[in-house]
Amino acid sequence: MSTESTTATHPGLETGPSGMSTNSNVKITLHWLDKSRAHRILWLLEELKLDYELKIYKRQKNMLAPPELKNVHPLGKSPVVEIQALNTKPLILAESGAIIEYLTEHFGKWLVPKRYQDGKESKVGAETEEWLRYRFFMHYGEGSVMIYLIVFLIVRNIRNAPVPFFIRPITNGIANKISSNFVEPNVNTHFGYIEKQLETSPNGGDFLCGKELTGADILMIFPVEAARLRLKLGEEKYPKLYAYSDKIREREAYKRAVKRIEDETGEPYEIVQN
Ligand SMILES: N[C@@H](CCC(=O)N[C@@H](CS)C(=O)NCC(=O)O)C(=O)O
Repeated sequence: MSTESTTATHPGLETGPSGMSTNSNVKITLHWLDKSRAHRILWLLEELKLDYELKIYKRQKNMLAPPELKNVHPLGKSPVVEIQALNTKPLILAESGAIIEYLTEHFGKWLVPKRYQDGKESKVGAETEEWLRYRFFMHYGEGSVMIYLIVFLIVRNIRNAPVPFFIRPITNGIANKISSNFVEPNVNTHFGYIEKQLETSPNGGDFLCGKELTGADILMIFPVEAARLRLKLGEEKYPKLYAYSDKIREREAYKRAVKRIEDETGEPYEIVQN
């Protein structure tokens, strides 16, 4: 398997990018579902300047993935990445966080912060703030924040359900209760927390773990963008979060990812169903 070439040291990071990563001996295929978390991996592959193939899947009317995705991985979800290196069995990787970790380990170590403070390798409590944040956000995105976005969607579906008019007050009542007792308070808590984390980013950085982009930003982009578009969070309340998302949208790799998908699908890109 070919590896990335990294030389320069970024503050708080193991190594920095030096020119192009190459993966000429490794074939990478991203199984990409529209309006899905696969957006993260598409962006990551562009940040890493890897060559990759895209297999495009369209959601069914009920918004589930098409059954063919189960032929790739038994869960039938996206993202899934297939890695075929020379003389090895193909790997099928599922779960965004695990995919990000695998790809950064092999092709983009600069996207993982340096773990220990100098001279304190492997000492308990000597981890850098950048790395502690990195590990936290790599779990937090799927483990905590996404739950509220999914429940928000369920509530919206209950509100829009085609029920007889005399049942509607009941379904709306249920939707309102879940929204006011569960979704709204948690959205305020979690996005308020993310806003604060951006405000206190190490060394005055603009990213979640400091001055440099990390895999954690790539993991977190999906809940951040989905919340911005779907929940209409509001820039006045979350100025740091909007500035963060704007800055990411302006990255060359991010724009390349959007263009690649627009070229392949022939449709304007939407990260989530609005
Ligand atoms: N925790 C997984 C979630 C994967 C997942 O649920 N993906 C959604 C798209 S965002 C999906 O494939 N949905 C279609 C379906 O459930 O049939 C990850 O981060 O990769």
